[in-house]
Amino acid sequence: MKVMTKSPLQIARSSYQPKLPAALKGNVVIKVGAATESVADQTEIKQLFPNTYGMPLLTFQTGEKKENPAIGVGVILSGGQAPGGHNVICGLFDGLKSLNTNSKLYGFIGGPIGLVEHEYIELTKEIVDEYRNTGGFDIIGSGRTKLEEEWQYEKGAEICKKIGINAIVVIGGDDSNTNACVLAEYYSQKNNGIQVIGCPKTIDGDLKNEMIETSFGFDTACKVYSELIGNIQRDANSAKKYWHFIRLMGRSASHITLECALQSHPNICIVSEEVEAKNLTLNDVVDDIVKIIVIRAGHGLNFGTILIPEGLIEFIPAMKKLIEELNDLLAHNEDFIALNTDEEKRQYVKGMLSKETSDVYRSLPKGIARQLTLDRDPHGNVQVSLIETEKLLIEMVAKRLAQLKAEGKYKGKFSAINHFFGYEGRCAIPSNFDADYTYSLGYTASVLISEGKTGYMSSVRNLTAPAAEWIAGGVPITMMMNMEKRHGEMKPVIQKALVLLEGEPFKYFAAHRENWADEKSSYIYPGPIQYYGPTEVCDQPTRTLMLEQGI
Ligand code: FBP
Repeated sequence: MKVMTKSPLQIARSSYQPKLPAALKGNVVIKVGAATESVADQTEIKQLFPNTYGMPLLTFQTGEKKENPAIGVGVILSGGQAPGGHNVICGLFDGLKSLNTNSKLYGFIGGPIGLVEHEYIELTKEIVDEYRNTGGFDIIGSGRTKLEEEWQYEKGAEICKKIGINAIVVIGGDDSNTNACVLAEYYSQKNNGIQVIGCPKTIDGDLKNEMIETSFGFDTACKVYSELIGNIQRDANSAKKYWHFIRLMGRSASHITLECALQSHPNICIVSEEVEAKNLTLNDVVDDIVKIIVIRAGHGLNFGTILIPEGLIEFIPAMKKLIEELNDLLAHNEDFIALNTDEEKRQYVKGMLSKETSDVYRSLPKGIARQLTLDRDPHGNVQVSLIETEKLLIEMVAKRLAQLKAEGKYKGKFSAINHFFGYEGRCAIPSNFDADYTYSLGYTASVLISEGKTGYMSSVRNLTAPAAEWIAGGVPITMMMNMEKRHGEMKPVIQKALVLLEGEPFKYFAAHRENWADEKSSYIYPGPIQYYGPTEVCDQPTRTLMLEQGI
């Protein structure tokens, strides 16, 4: 038998031609829209970004052919992997070549650090073709280095000058695009001719606004997790003996968890933003779960599914306060770093926190408390993917049920299994939606560059319509910014989009969750992503996007 080096699906996907908006198929002209302002803190943001603040919105239309000079472009993949990253690069490559076949694309290796350390490769047709419609970021790798110091910007400019790079494309989430904006402003101030363009990436779905309807990767990742949740629900409904506590990735916002709930109808789904709005404590969250477990047990149903957002812990007001204090306390804290044992660290932290937060810290199981003091990522965020909230909840729920049993108020059986879905979806083969969307974003970036723009993010909108009707253009990154506390200091950052409790996706969920919790099984089994077949099976965007757009 012939040795297999690629799966049949890999082979088939390599020849899939992503769909483009009609405006990008021919010669493109730019329609300049209204001037913009930042979503908040306008005075501070304007002061920090004098060259890139207030720029107009841009949309593309078909127009006259024109000559485009050959240019050099460098691309960076930044932050966590998200399905479709390779297709952004493919779209960028094809777009640049369609404008001038002599243009060159370089990839910086390992994320933003590649720009600073001058690690790069030229991305040729042979290389790019190998990665068409594939998942992962392995074409050039990714990283989370934060670009925030002048010497880093200067090192970047040095390599751009040396190999003839006119523009840098940063493919990343809110923090990485904040980096991109700062870099764009710095290069504009220096007037060194290097443009910077961002692309909205993150499975978390929290980089979105009026002009960025969704970040890429959210669609595929949610479909992968929903398939797994559906499979678990079939198992739960067959074996009828386990409660499955499923934590889902999404550092902060609960978009992934909510979307998976909309796709699979679990018995319980926690939405962090609601927990915060209702000012719930951890015990309140546990009581809400227990209530449903007891009701189902009363109907002889000692099984079910619970979706838990990764970021939950940061949205419980008392925990949020604790994390904020820990962030300030641990930022650049040499004394803490010098301590050797977990116990020493625990004692140190307990002694430094305010009375109120110290009590919360002490009330947590030691393992969870320790997880809260682990290293922050380079952007100052707690690494919530390392905090095992699902296990914490199982422990607390089991304790509460045991109490109720002792009081004669619960007669069921409680056996729980924990799951964490995150890495299973981050590098999946992009769905048709993500394959098309990312290719269009990359292609859009090539046009923004050829038009001399900087400090813009690629924007492709009208995403619930067929791809030909998508609207491509650019949105100034400063428009998305506000001031937030990071590492103990106020910094300009892109505002995260959290789940809106008055938004249609949450409202739909809230209107149906009681039925999903109840005895009649409402489970939905989404099955695996389909790449070939009828469009209503293969090309559907997320439920979130459809509900947001009134479909
Ligand atoms: P980005 O915001 O960089 O896209 O990353 C998203 C994410 O997948 C989160 O959902 C998760 O908390 C985090 O990355 C985990 O990152 P890492 O694997 O680097 O710890």
